[in-house]
Amino acid sequence: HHHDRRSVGIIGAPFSRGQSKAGVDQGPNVIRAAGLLHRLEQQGCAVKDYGNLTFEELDHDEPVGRVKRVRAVGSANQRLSKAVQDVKKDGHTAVVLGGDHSLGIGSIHGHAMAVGDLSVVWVDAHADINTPLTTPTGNIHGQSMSYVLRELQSKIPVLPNFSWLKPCVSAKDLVYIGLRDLDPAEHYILKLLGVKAFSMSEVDHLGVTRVMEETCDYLSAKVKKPIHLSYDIDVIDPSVTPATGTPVVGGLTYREGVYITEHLCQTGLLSVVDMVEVNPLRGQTEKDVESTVSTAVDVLLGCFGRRREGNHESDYSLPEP
Ligand code: HAR
Ligand code: MN
Ligand code: MN
Ligand code: MN
Repeated sequence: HHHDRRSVGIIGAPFSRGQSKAGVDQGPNVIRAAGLLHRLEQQGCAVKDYGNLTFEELDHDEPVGRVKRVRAVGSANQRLSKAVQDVKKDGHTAVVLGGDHSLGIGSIHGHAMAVGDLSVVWVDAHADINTPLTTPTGNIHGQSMSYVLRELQSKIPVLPNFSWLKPCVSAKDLVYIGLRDLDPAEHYILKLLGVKAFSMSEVDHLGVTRVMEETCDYLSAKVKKPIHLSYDIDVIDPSVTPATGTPVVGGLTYREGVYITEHLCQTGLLSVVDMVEVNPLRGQTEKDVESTVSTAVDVLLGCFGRRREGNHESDYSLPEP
Protein backbone atom coordinates (compact mmCIF):
# COMPACT_ATOMS: atom_id res chain seq x y z
CA HIS A 1 0.00 0.00 0.00
CA HIS A 2 2.51 2.50 -1.23
CA HIS A 3 -0.02 5.38 -1.25
CA ASP A 4 -0.24 5.36 2.53
CA ARG A 5 3.53 5.44 3.07
CA ARG A 6 4.22 8.65 4.90
CA SER A 7 6.38 11.02 2.92
CA VAL A 8 8.73 13.23 4.87
CA GLY A 9 10.63 16.28 3.62
CA ILE A 10 13.61 17.28 5.77
CA ILE A 11 14.90 20.87 5.92
CA GLY A 12 18.09 21.68 7.84
CA ALA A 13 18.01 25.16 9.40
CA PRO A 14 21.47 25.61 10.96
CA PHE A 15 20.58 28.91 12.50
CA SER A 16 21.77 30.32 15.84
CA ARG A 17 21.23 34.08 15.81
CA GLY A 18 18.02 33.92 17.85
CA GLN A 19 20.17 33.38 20.94
CA SER A 20 23.82 33.84 21.90
CA LYS A 21 25.36 30.41 22.52
CA ALA A 22 27.52 28.74 19.87
CA GLY A 23 26.76 25.25 18.59
CA VAL A 24 23.00 25.12 18.04
CA ASP A 25 23.63 25.57 14.31
CA GLN A 26 25.20 22.07 14.37
CA GLY A 27 21.80 20.57 15.26
CA PRO A 28 20.75 19.51 11.75
CA ASN A 29 24.01 17.70 11.04
CA VAL A 30 24.24 15.83 14.36
CA ILE A 31 20.60 14.75 14.10
CA ARG A 32 21.18 13.44 10.56
CA ALA A 33 24.44 11.76 11.67
CA ALA A 34 22.46 9.89 14.35
CA GLY A 35 20.61 8.13 11.52
CA LEU A 36 17.29 9.97 11.32
CA LEU A 37 16.78 9.46 7.58
CA HIS A 38 17.73 5.79 7.55
CA ARG A 39 15.52 5.02 10.53
CA LEU A 40 12.54 6.85 8.99
CA GLU A 41 13.00 4.75 5.85
CA GLN A 42 13.26 1.58 7.95
CA GLN A 43 9.89 2.31 9.47
CA GLY A 44 8.31 2.69 6.04
CA CYS A 45 8.58 6.42 5.29
CA ALA A 46 9.56 7.88 1.94
CA VAL A 47 12.16 10.51 2.84
CA LYS A 48 13.46 13.45 0.83
CA ASP A 49 16.29 15.53 2.29
CA TYR A 50 16.17 19.13 1.03
CA GLY A 51 19.59 19.77 2.63
CA ASN A 52 20.63 22.68 4.81
CA LEU A 53 19.54 26.25 4.19
CA THR A 54 22.27 28.86 4.06
CA PHE A 55 21.91 32.21 5.78
CA GLU A 56 23.58 35.49 5.03
CA GLU A 57 26.14 36.98 7.42
CA LEU A 58 25.26 40.59 8.20
CA ASP A 59 27.98 43.07 9.14
CA HIS A 60 25.62 45.67 10.54
CA ASP A 61 22.94 44.19 12.73
CA GLU A 62 22.75 46.52 15.72
CA PRO A 63 20.10 45.86 18.36
CA VAL A 64 16.70 47.46 17.78
CA GLY A 65 15.57 48.46 21.24
CA ARG A 66 16.46 45.38 23.26
CA VAL A 67 16.12 42.95 20.38
CA LYS A 68 19.36 41.37 19.19
CA ARG A 69 20.29 40.37 15.64
CA VAL A 70 16.87 41.32 14.27
CA ARG A 71 17.97 41.59 10.66
CA ALA A 72 19.71 38.20 10.59
CA VAL A 73 16.74 36.51 12.24
CA GLY A 74 14.28 38.26 9.93
CA SER A 75 16.03 37.31 6.71
CA ALA A 76 16.75 33.72 7.84
CA ASN A 77 13.10 33.20 8.70
CA GLN A 78 11.99 34.58 5.36
CA ARG A 79 14.15 31.90 3.68
CA LEU A 80 12.85 29.20 5.96
CA SER A 81 9.25 30.21 5.31
CA LYS A 82 9.83 29.83 1.57
CA ALA A 83 11.51 26.43 2.07
CA VAL A 84 8.62 25.12 4.19
CA GLN A 85 6.14 26.32 1.54
CA ASP A 86 8.10 24.42 -1.13
CA VAL A 87 8.16 21.19 0.90
CA LYS A 88 4.42 21.45 1.59
CA LYS A 89 3.73 22.07 -2.11
CA ASP A 90 5.68 18.85 -2.85
CA GLY A 91 3.15 17.05 -0.63
CA HIS A 92 5.38 16.04 2.27
CA THR A 93 5.09 16.31 6.00
CA ALA A 94 7.90 18.77 6.67
CA VAL A 95 10.54 18.28 9.35
CA VAL A 96 12.59 21.37 10.20
CA LEU A 97 15.83 20.59 12.03
CA GLY A 98 17.13 23.56 14.01
CA GLY A 99 18.77 25.61 14.95
CA ASP A 100 17.35 27.80 17.69
CA HIS A 101 13.64 28.33 18.29
CA SER A 102 13.46 31.70 16.53
CA LEU A 103 13.00 29.59 13.40
CA GLY A 104 9.49 28.80 14.64
CA ILE A 105 8.55 32.16 13.10
CA GLY A 106 9.40 31.26 9.52
CA SER A 107 8.38 27.64 9.87
CA ILE A 108 4.88 28.50 11.12
CA HIS A 109 4.52 31.31 8.57
CA GLY A 110 5.52 29.09 5.66
CA HIS A 111 3.20 26.37 6.88
CA ALA A 112 0.26 28.79 7.13
CA MET A 113 1.00 30.23 3.67
CA ALA A 114 0.89 26.70 2.25
CA VAL A 115 -2.15 25.24 4.03
CA GLY A 116 -4.13 28.13 5.57
CA ASP A 117 -5.37 27.94 9.15
CA LEU A 118 -3.44 25.59 11.38
CA SER A 119 -3.10 24.45 14.99
CA VAL A 120 0.18 24.93 16.84
CA VAL A 121 1.38 22.55 19.56
CA TRP A 122 4.39 24.21 21.23
CA VAL A 123 6.24 21.68 23.38
CA ASP A 124 8.81 23.56 25.45
CA ALA A 125 9.97 24.46 28.96
CA HIS A 126 9.51 28.06 27.76
CA ALA A 127 6.56 29.85 26.16
CA ASP A 128 8.73 31.92 23.76
CA ILE A 129 6.01 34.58 23.71
CA ASN A 130 7.84 37.69 24.95
CA THR A 131 7.22 40.67 22.69
CA PRO A 132 10.16 42.77 21.46
CA LEU A 133 9.19 45.18 24.24
CA THR A 134 8.97 42.65 27.10
CA THR A 135 12.00 40.48 26.31
CA PRO A 136 14.38 40.36 29.28
CA THR A 137 17.25 38.98 27.18
CA GLY A 138 16.74 40.44 23.71
CA ASN A 139 16.98 36.94 22.23
CA ILE A 140 14.37 36.31 19.55
CA HIS A 141 14.14 32.58 20.35
CA GLY A 142 12.25 33.72 23.46
CA GLN A 143 9.79 35.78 21.34
CA SER A 144 8.81 33.61 18.35
CA MET A 145 5.12 33.07 19.16
CA SER A 146 4.45 36.78 19.73
CA TYR A 147 5.46 37.50 16.11
CA VAL A 148 2.97 35.05 14.58
CA LEU A 149 -0.07 35.46 16.86
CA ARG A 150 -2.85 37.59 15.38
CA GLU A 151 -3.92 38.82 18.83
CA LEU A 152 -0.49 40.34 19.58
CA GLN A 153 -0.08 42.12 16.24
CA SER A 154 -0.65 45.58 17.78
CA LYS A 155 2.10 44.94 20.39
CA ILE A 156 4.85 44.19 17.85
CA PRO A 157 6.88 47.18 16.59
CA VAL A 158 8.06 47.46 13.00
CA LEU A 159 11.38 45.58 12.76
CA PRO A 160 13.96 45.53 9.95
CA ASN A 161 13.74 42.43 7.67
CA PHE A 162 10.38 41.42 9.12
CA SER A 163 8.06 43.26 6.72
CA TRP A 164 7.33 39.95 4.90
CA LEU A 165 5.81 38.47 8.06
CA LYS A 166 2.05 38.44 8.53
CA PRO A 167 0.58 37.09 11.79
CA CYS A 168 -1.11 33.82 10.91
CA VAL A 169 -2.11 31.93 14.09
CA SER A 170 -5.08 32.55 16.41
CA ALA A 171 -4.56 32.20 20.15
CA LYS A 172 -7.37 29.64 20.33
CA ASP A 173 -5.42 27.35 17.98
CA LEU A 174 -2.33 27.21 20.21
CA VAL A 175 -1.56 24.65 22.93
CA TYR A 176 1.53 24.64 25.13
CA ILE A 177 2.90 21.51 26.80
CA GLY A 178 5.69 21.26 29.37
CA LEU A 179 5.99 24.89 30.51
CA ARG A 180 8.09 25.57 33.61
CA ASP A 181 10.05 28.79 33.04
CA LEU A 182 7.95 31.79 32.01
CA ASP A 183 8.75 35.46 32.46
CA PRO A 184 6.01 37.55 34.14
CA ALA A 185 5.00 39.20 30.85
CA GLU A 186 4.67 35.79 29.21
CA HIS A 187 2.55 34.48 32.06
CA TYR A 188 0.34 37.56 31.74
CA ILE A 189 -0.02 37.13 27.95
CA LEU A 190 -1.16 33.52 28.32
CA LYS A 191 -3.86 34.57 30.80
CA LEU A 192 -4.82 37.65 28.73
CA LEU A 193 -5.34 35.64 25.56
CA GLY A 194 -6.75 32.56 27.29
CA VAL A 195 -4.14 30.29 25.72
CA LYS A 196 -4.51 26.57 26.44
CA ALA A 197 -1.42 25.51 28.37
CA PHE A 198 -0.37 22.32 30.13
CA SER A 199 2.50 23.29 32.41
CA MET A 200 4.61 20.65 34.14
CA SER A 201 2.14 20.95 37.06
CA GLU A 202 -0.68 19.83 34.75
CA VAL A 203 1.48 17.02 33.38
CA ASP A 204 2.01 15.88 36.98
CA HIS A 205 -1.67 16.29 37.86
CA LEU A 206 -3.30 14.75 34.79
CA GLY A 207 -0.56 12.52 33.43
CA VAL A 208 0.70 12.78 29.88
CA THR A 209 -2.10 10.57 28.52
CA ARG A 210 -4.87 12.94 29.59
CA VAL A 211 -2.80 15.97 28.58
CA MET A 212 -2.61 14.60 25.04
CA GLU A 213 -6.30 13.59 24.95
CA GLU A 214 -7.30 17.05 26.12
CA THR A 215 -4.90 18.70 23.66
CA CYS A 216 -6.40 16.83 20.72
CA ASP A 217 -10.01 17.29 21.93
CA TYR A 218 -9.38 21.00 22.31
CA LEU A 219 -7.76 21.41 18.89
CA SER A 220 -10.31 19.34 16.97
CA ALA A 221 -13.43 20.68 18.77
CA LYS A 222 -14.61 22.52 15.61
CA VAL A 223 -12.68 21.90 12.40
CA LYS A 224 -9.65 19.65 12.16
CA LYS A 225 -6.77 21.83 11.09
CA PRO A 226 -3.29 20.67 10.09
CA ILE A 227 -1.04 20.53 13.15
CA HIS A 228 2.25 22.40 13.45
CA LEU A 229 4.34 20.72 16.16
CA SER A 230 7.18 22.89 17.43
CA TYR A 231 9.29 20.70 19.72
CA ASP A 232 12.01 22.32 21.81
CA ILE A 233 14.27 19.57 23.15
CA ASP A 234 14.61 21.48 26.46
CA VAL A 235 11.07 20.35 27.36
CA ILE A 236 12.64 17.03 28.35
CA ASP A 237 14.50 16.84 31.65
CA PRO A 238 18.17 17.91 31.48
CA SER A 239 19.15 14.53 32.96
CA VAL A 240 18.08 13.06 29.58
CA THR A 241 18.68 15.96 27.15
CA PRO A 242 21.40 18.14 28.70
CA ALA A 243 22.93 19.36 25.41
CA THR A 244 20.73 22.44 24.98
CA GLY A 245 21.21 26.16 25.56
CA THR A 246 18.76 26.84 28.40
CA PRO A 247 18.14 23.63 30.37
CA VAL A 248 15.50 23.82 33.13
CA VAL A 249 15.12 21.25 35.93
CA GLY A 250 11.90 19.30 36.35
CA GLY A 251 11.18 18.38 32.74
CA LEU A 252 9.46 15.53 30.94
CA THR A 253 10.81 12.01 31.14
CA TYR A 254 12.05 10.33 27.97
CA ARG A 255 8.83 8.31 27.93
CA GLU A 256 6.54 11.35 28.27
CA GLY A 257 8.55 13.17 25.60
CA VAL A 258 8.14 10.34 23.13
CA TYR A 259 4.50 9.67 24.05
CA ILE A 260 3.58 13.20 22.94
CA THR A 261 4.64 12.53 19.37
CA GLU A 262 3.22 9.00 19.30
CA HIS A 263 -0.14 10.46 20.26
CA LEU A 264 0.01 13.34 17.76
CA CYS A 265 0.95 10.87 15.01
CA GLN A 266 -2.35 9.03 15.63
CA THR A 267 -4.34 12.15 14.72
CA GLY A 268 -3.10 11.93 11.12
CA LEU A 269 -2.93 15.75 11.17
CA LEU A 270 0.79 16.34 11.71
CA SER A 271 1.85 18.56 8.84
CA VAL A 272 5.06 20.34 9.94
CA VAL A 273 7.39 19.37 12.80
CA ASP A 274 10.21 21.54 14.16
CA MET A 275 12.97 19.98 16.29
CA VAL A 276 14.97 22.79 17.86
CA GLU A 277 17.60 23.80 20.44
CA VAL A 278 19.73 20.65 20.18
CA ASN A 279 23.23 22.04 20.86
CA PRO A 280 26.09 19.52 20.77
CA LEU A 281 28.50 22.08 22.28
CA ARG A 282 26.44 22.39 25.47
CA GLY A 283 26.89 18.80 26.72
CA GLN A 284 29.55 18.17 29.39
CA THR A 285 30.44 14.77 27.95
CA GLU A 286 30.10 12.77 24.75
CA LYS A 287 27.37 10.75 26.48
CA ASP A 288 25.39 13.93 27.20
CA VAL A 289 25.38 14.80 23.52
CA GLU A 290 24.56 11.25 22.45
CA SER A 291 21.62 11.05 24.86
CA THR A 292 20.25 14.42 23.72
CA VAL A 293 20.54 13.67 20.02
CA SER A 294 19.20 10.13 20.19
CA THR A 295 16.22 11.36 22.21
CA ALA A 296 15.55 14.02 19.56
CA VAL A 297 15.63 11.31 16.89
CA ASP A 298 13.22 9.08 18.85
CA VAL A 299 10.82 12.01 19.35
CA LEU A 300 10.87 12.60 15.59
CA LEU A 301 10.41 8.91 14.76
CA GLY A 302 7.35 8.95 17.02
CA CYS A 303 5.79 11.53 14.67
CA PHE A 304 5.95 9.00 11.82
CA GLY A 305 4.58 5.78 13.23
CA ARG A 306 7.43 4.36 15.29
CA ARG A 307 6.15 1.96 17.92
CA ARG A 308 8.33 1.40 20.91
CA GLU A 309 7.82 -2.38 20.94
CA GLY A 310 9.16 -2.59 17.36
CA ASN A 311 7.78 -2.17 13.87
CA HIS A 312 7.31 -4.21 10.71
CA GLU A 313 6.50 -2.94 7.25
CA SER A 314 2.94 -3.39 5.99
CA ASP A 315 4.03 -5.77 3.20
CA TYR A 316 6.04 -8.01 5.55
CA SER A 317 5.67 -11.75 4.90
CA LEU A 318 7.27 -14.75 6.57
CA PRO A 319 9.80 -16.71 4.51
CA GLU A 320 8.46 -20.05 3.22
CA PRO A 321 10.68 -23.09 3.98
N1 HAR B 1 12.19 33.63 28.49
C1 HAR B 1 13.56 33.90 28.20
C2 HAR B 1 13.68 34.92 27.07
O1 HAR B 1 12.74 35.49 26.65
C3 HAR B 1 14.32 32.63 27.87
C4 HAR B 1 13.66 31.75 26.84
C5 HAR B 1 14.57 31.22 25.84
N2 HAR B 1 14.95 29.83 25.94
C6 HAR B 1 14.56 28.90 25.07
N3 HAR B 1 13.37 29.03 24.47
N4 HAR B 1 15.22 27.89 24.85
O2 HAR B 1 12.54 27.96 24.44
O3 HAR B 1 14.73 35.17 26.57
MN1 MN C 1 -3.48 0.48 -1.72
MN1 MN D 1 11.76 27.26 22.68
MN1 MN E 1 12.90 26.21 25.56
